[in-house]
Amino acid sequence: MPANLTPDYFKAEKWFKSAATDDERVLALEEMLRVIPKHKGTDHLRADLRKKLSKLKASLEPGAKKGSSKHVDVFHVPRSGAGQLALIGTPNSGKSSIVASLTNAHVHVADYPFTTTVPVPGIAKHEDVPIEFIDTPPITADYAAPGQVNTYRSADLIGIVIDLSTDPLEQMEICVTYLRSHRLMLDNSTDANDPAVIHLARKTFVICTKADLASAGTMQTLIELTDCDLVFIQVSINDLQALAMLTAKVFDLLDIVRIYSKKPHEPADMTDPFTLSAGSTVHDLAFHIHRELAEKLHTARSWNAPGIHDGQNVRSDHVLSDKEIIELHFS
Ligand SMILES: Nc1nc2c(ncn2[C@@H]2O[C@H](COP(=O)(O)OP(=O)(O)OP(=O)(O)O)[C@@H](O)[C@H]2O)c(=O)[nH]1
Ligand SMILES: [Mg+2]
Repeated sequence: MPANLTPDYFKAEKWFKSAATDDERVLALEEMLRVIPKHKGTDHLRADLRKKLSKLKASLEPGAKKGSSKHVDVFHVPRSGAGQLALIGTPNSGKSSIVASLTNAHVHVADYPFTTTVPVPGIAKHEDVPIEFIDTPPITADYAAPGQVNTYRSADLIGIVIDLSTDPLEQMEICVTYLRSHRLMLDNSTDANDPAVIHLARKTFVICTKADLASAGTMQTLIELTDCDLVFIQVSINDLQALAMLTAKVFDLLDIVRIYSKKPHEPADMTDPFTLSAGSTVHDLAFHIHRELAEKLHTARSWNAPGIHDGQNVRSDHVLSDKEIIELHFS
């Protein structure tokens, strides 16, 4: 029986063949298995792919190699908060200063390069939403720590930190070259239909810092000289208003909504919202709270949403908006 493989499958296979690391090969194999037509003609191929995948995964397990000691990946930062932003920048660009100013993390700030050697996470807040910022070691044109790509790969968002007071264009080129070479950067030049892009690329924006030391208009010149269609934001470490705008921009770029839950006959809990990706529905909210709740969901009532009367019944496919209050009813 013919396999009748689809263009999506061939795309994923092409990605597998061009993958640079075993982690990326795992992702590509998973994608091949996801898109492969499922019928008798592909039975053997699917079995082969599954075998290849489990072998590869086993080889990536900590301590997989004989005699090797347990390996902890310091570049993998566990997720916390409603979203994760990883910073990238050349030495001394001001990455640690941003994390020190916006979070409670203990990071080292110093007037010499290569101060930071491992990623350090900290939680910043946009209003009542906790967002994880990750300080990282610097990269240069010739060097980045070997595992650093993992920090970016698992983040939701990448922030390129540019020191506006020294060679901003050169810093920008170093960071963009690194991100593009690892297929990490989502911008107008990336093909959103490419499975490698879908799995590897992260929304990227630019944080121009040390604005207090640079001449006015430096960021604008940088925007005009660079070929990337990215959001740029200007800050300086002593400008609290600009730093608050940075956290607000990160919240925007994460594209999430916060939902306050309410029990029947009780006021809503306005202190600790659930956060879901924009476009999520009432059903997704119930599922997020607990898989079984989604199955038992009967109706819901909504407050504080555009086009809805406060207390109106909404269906499970109702799309949630930021700051909406939802009361779930189960059967
Ligand atoms: N004037 C001014 N100085 C800043 C600003 N941001 C950072 N600095 C200074 O720049 C120097 C480097 O800052 P860091 O935050 O350590 O830079 P980094 O990017 O973490 O450096 P590495 O860890 O080596 O990559 C320190 O002396 C900071 O005080 C700013 O907005 N304005
Ligand atoms: Mg640092």
